[in-house]
Amino acid sequence: MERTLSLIKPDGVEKGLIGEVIKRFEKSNLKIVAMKKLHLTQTEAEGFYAVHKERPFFGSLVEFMTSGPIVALVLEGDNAIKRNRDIMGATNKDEAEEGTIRKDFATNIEKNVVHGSDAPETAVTEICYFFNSFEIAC
Ligand code: IDP
Ligand code: MG
Repeated sequence: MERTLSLIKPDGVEKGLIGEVIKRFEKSNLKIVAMKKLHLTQTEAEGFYAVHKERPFFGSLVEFMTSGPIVALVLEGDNAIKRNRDIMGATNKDEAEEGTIRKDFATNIEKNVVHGSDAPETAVTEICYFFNSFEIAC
């Protein structure tokens, strides 16, 4: 069993895709063990994406991620990190596989509907960034 952090980004919430995204996770047998809707502050968004702070798109990414509410989820299942990434599709929708969330719903490389942890270490850090132990149902 593995856990991963998923975010439905402001564009996904704005487009009314919360239910659609959750349906895809549940259909794929990823169990939702925590979930909340929140609106990131600038400092919170900068902290979450700190690994990208030297990238040219960092400022725009932080502005986008603070532009509206998001939904944070913890997904659990066998190989959950990779399976979630497969359901999401590539960062750039033009490179994403057919039937993935990003291929179906992303606007562009930035406004790409969902975030998913990329490795076991980042999954733990990212889950703890959004949830404490009382908020995660086993
Ligand atoms: P990922 O979300 O697929 O893991 P990362 O490379 O970790 O992709 O980038 C984090 C987020 O930063 C992306 O999901 C996207 O919103 C944004 N981003 C990545 N590359 C670019 C870019 O070249 N231009 C604008 N935004 C980008
Ligand atoms: Mg990433």
